Amino acid sequence: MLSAEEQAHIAQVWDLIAGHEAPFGAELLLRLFTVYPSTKLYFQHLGAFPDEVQLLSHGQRMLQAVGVAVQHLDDLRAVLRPLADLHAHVLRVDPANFPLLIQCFQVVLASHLQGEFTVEMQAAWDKFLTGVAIVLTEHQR
Ligand code: ZNH
Repeated sequence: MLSAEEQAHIAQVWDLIAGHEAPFGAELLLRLFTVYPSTKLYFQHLGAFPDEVQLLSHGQRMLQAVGVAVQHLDDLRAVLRPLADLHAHVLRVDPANFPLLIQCFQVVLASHLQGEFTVEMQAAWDKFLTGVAIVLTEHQR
């Protein structure tokens, strides 16, 4: 459960991303694939070196889903259900990958917001993204 302050931090940061899902998502994926190359295993259909168009397109889809989650903080499980089924049963993404993505997500936020990315914002985003990851991986048993 997120407090009112945490929800406000999430909304405040999301306002900066909204409308720019594709470039933020592409940067996130580029960091993920570069810093944690094992994550590329799940994206082999994109080839050894995914190009900018592929990064933008998948990054946009991923961040749009995050945006939907931001609008439904009280209802993550219901709103992410189809994505949870996809990641668990179709894509079979190892849950160990989610903390790697969360790590990269926070670096993307920090590099854009710099000093404006307060410790409270980071804490709120870590909690929120961990909540999303729990929902996306909980069918995997
Ligand atoms: Zn994921 C897909 C989201 C994580 C891998 N994804 C996807 C999509 C989305 C997402 C929205 C699309 C769907 C459709 O199309 O229907 N993810 C997401 C989110 C997250 C994630 C929100 C967290 C936060 N993923 C992830 C991880 C991984 C992944 C961690 C690994 C590493 N995904 C993936 C894949 C796919 C996806 C592989 C498929 C792709 C294609 O199709 O191309």
